[in-house]
Amino acid sequence: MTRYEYAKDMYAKIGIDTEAAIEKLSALPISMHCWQGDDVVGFDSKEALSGGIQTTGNYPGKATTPAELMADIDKACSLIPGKKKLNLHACYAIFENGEFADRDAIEPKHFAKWVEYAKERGMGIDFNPTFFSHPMVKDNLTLSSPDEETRTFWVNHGKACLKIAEYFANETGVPCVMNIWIPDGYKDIPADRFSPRARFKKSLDEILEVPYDKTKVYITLESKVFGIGLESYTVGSAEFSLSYVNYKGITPLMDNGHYHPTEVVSDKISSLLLFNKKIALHVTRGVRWDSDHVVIFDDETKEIAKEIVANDALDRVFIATDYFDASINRVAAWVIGLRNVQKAMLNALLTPHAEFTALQDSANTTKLLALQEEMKTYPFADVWNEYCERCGVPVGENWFEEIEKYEAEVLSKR
Ligand code: RNT
Ligand code: ZN
Repeated sequence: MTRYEYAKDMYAKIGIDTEAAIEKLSALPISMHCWQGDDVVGFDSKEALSGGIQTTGNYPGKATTPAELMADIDKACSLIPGKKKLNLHACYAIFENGEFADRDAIEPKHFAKWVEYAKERGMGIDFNPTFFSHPMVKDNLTLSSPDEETRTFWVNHGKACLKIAEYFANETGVPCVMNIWIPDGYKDIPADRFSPRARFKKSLDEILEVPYDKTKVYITLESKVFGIGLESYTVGSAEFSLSYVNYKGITPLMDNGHYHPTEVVSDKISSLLLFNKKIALHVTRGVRWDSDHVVIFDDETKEIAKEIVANDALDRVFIATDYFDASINRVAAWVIGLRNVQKAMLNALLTPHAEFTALQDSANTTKLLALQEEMKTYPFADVWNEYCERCGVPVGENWFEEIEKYEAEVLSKR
């Protein structure tokens, strides 16, 4: 008997079909953020990263060209099991032959290379307008700016991106999630909290005037509580964002780094599932603040996965990663984080949710706690290893040798 067969039997005894779990996980797309590969720099400007987000560290070998970034994504994907979708930011536009278009004027053709890349790999593409790291961010404001020229520039950026999102969906045949996040806010106590939010609302309304096919493009709105240098007030707060989503029938996006430190996104998922057809997540790891550390296989990541699986919402939740660590090998950072998201999902798929719910409903919370804890020492790793093997990616820590090789042969020569 192999270790997997033994594990399969053990799970079967508690009513869990490991084969069904593996099958479900294989079909679940995880949207892989391209920006881990180059510290959220992109290709369209030499501006420093702004918007109250920060990468720290200067590990050698970061991608500085589209070819390098694509090669790094390929390397990472070869070590990550499961289905991947590519998550691009507008600042990753690829300009050729000396041409250039500013953010308010980008067109689908500036992403043709990415489409070609994704098609060759059978991947869908998600998209994000880039409302930061640009000279038109005035006084830390974009869509909420009181300066009409600034606000209009960014509205035009949003409109341009919506067309590109639809182009991605049409080209790849996979719906595109277009996520709007603006950094706008104030470092210190604002005199007027209302007007910036009113202008943000107006700007979003204007962007959404662009006709688009709602079966092909899902527009999500990501909220945030604060940013670095924007500590006192964030225009796109949770209340603003949820209310706006509700008012326009778009999709909410929760980033688990974007709440007060004792709040957890795992507890918010059920509420949003009740009132939205679809929801979207940015899976990250905040250490004391929205630090965007690499996702690990920790309790909250597992709990987020549990909420998706236990609520039968695998087809209602758009799962994307969003973190950026410049202090370690960036390809490894992708692999660690994405493998951990996959692990958390598998762990949730190997949990007897219906039985646990019955215990809750019959108020047998003693047994519930006992069994929840016993599940933690079930032979999860044997199913995980089997899954990796079937996906054709290295089992266990064996993937790290590939990273060492890639670092020696490719990254260190950049
Ligand atoms: C920032 C948000 C946002 C960005 C990316 C780069 O706090 O999480 O999603 O991380 O758009
Ligand atoms: Zn995010």
